[in-house]
Amino acid sequence: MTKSLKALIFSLIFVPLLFISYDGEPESSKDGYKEPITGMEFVFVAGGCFEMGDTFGDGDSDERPVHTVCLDDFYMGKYEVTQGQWEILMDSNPSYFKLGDDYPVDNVSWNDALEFIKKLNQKTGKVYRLPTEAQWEYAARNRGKRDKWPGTSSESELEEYIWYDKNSGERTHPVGQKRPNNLGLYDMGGNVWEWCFDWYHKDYYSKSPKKNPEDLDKGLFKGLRGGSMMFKSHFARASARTGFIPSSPHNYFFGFRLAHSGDSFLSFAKESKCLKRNKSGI
Ligand SMILES: [Ca+2]
Ligand SMILES: [Ca+2]
Repeated sequence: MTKSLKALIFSLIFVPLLFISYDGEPESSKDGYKEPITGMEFVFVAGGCFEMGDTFGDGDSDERPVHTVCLDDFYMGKYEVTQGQWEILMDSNPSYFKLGDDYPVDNVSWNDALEFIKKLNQKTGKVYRLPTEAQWEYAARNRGKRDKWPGTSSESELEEYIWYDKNSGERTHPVGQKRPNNLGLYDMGGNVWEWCFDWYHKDYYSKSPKKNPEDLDKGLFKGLRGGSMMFKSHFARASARTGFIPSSPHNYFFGFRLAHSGDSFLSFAKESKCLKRNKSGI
């Protein structure tokens, strides 16, 4: 092979690669990423369509009718937000079970969670938010598969995946000790209930839109998912829903995890690159 041919092959293969790495997204990948200020980890969840609700026929009326929902790509917190992560941003720890940095923050209202998110978004310039109920359920069911609980459909295996009334000793546990579901998400069932972004209405599924639903119709309650260490397996099912007053007196069952859409992250990555270029005069 002549030198000029080698040079041509080199330039055809490597120059585009250099260009891609220069212009790519610095912190995101299809595998997920770590938020640098808090150390929060996120898992990429490819969008798709699924049957949302009581697909096993033994749920509650607020899980019916089962209906088709389609979601865009998003990122989901790998773990419940921990007490250590809360303290980094808020300089406080509201938890009832103050047992260590790796325990989920508990005793937070929906409004408290919003304050945390506002601070995180201010510091990072990104758009973190609570997951919608549809995002939560789709992720809990491993991209909408027919899993009854996050990780398994077999009640006999539940103790491997979930801290609930049977095995918790009536307290929370450090995040990530049980087996994750097949997407790599931990404690979606049990440990602490997780606030969702939506308002909670029992009859929402009878009028939910198909594409990226989120209940914006102001009501009394905000959605909660996944059950907790004090509740029975019925409440840890992937389709189980409940709601609570967003400004309620705090409750040691309640915590949350964060999500954000791939789009908002990617557009931010592009914007921040433009800013850097402008600052350096490029
Ligand atoms: Ca949980
Ligand atoms: Ca319910």
